Amino acid sequence: MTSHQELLRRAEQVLRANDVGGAYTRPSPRLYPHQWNWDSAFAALGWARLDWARAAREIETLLLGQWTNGMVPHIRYNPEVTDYAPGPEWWPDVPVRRPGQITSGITQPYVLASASYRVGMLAPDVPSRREWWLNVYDSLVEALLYFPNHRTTGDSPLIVVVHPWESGLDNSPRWDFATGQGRRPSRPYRRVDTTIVDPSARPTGRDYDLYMYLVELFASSHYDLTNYLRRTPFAVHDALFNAAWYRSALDLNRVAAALGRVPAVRQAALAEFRGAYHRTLWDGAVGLFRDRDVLTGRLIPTDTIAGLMAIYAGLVDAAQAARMLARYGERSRGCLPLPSTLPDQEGFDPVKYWRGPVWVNTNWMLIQGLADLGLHREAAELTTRTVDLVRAAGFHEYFHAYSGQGVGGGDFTWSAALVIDLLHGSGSRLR
Ligand code: 2M8
Repeated sequence: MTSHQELLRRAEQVLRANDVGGAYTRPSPRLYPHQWNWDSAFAALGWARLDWARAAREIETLLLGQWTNGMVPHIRYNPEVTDYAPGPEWWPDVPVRRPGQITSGITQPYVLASASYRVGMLAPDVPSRREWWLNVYDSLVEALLYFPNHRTTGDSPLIVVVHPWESGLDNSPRWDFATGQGRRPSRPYRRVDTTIVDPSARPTGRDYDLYMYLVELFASSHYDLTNYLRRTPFAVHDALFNAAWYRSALDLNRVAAALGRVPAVRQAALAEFRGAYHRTLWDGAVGLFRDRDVLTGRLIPTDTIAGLMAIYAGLVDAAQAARMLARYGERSRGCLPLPSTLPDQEGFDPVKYWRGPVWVNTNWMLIQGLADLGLHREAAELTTRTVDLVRAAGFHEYFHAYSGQGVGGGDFTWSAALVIDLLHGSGSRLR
């Protein structure tokens, strides 16, 4: 059996092989050649254990793509790379702050501020930590506040996600209600992903028709939520996305306190957000949070790992977290922990991307939340099972929900980075 040392060595090899010029880490060599938002946040956590300055740089380069309104886009394109679709031609007139930056027009779960807090905590000494936090703090706050300022509707403080790609869990069966409407973009588009990875493990043609339709729609709405909401079939209060934002707000407040600044988000606003999250998304009958279709006002009746992310955010107490996790475990008996979609759900597929396979990043998020809540046994068990999965299969993008076989892209950055972090004991409190 591969020792921890050997696993760490291999994980480091993956990160170094995906390092593009010391500037950013591509998620996977061929499948994802550009810089992705939450991938870079996770990558930084691995780098922080190997080369702290490189971790800091990962976050700084991602922030180079920030927009004038504060949004950090989901992709910062590398102009030298052309074999990814959709390319920047699908995202016209992006309001980047720095001329020359090329980005997509949507964002991703905002784990970046939480990652920046942790990277800062791992700095070699207190002066370097402070100096680096001072460097990135304003950008991180602007990125955080982009959401309450530009991505809410009506009187809810919850954030509206406008594209399945924004959710990070692209083809989750939660989004089938929209895919099923048969929308298509006005122009032909190409796919590269299915020439690299077995198409049976990737989103379908129908999924992509919707993705590209929504790309066109959001771009032609000038990336403005109000314009977009008038015309779209897809706008959701996503349980994972909102949980990630909340945790980033808490973590940024910790940075603010360390820097002697006023909180990034005030207690009253956090309490209001917490209240709305519970009132809007909790489904007592299933004992999980669900996502809400903003257009109909109804909860989307599909149970996935997103429903557990209140644990990551500290939006539930230890007793509720333990109940939620136990129930998820019972409903996914026979699967490796924790499948991205529960196997009793319509649309579950053990091998297809976000419809069932196990992912390292979502497990990692839950491990952090469990540890923070003092659920150390649960955190330790999930850590062991996650590391063992990767040890047996390699640093794949995702893992077959029953067999654990590696699927999707190989040499996948966040699988390596987060295993490095877990092997350094990140499932125990870092405060
Ligand atoms: C996947 O999404 C991209 C689009 O952003 C794709 O399929 O091309 C998702 O797993 C997403 O969460 C991830 O950030 C990205 C890169 O790893 O790949």
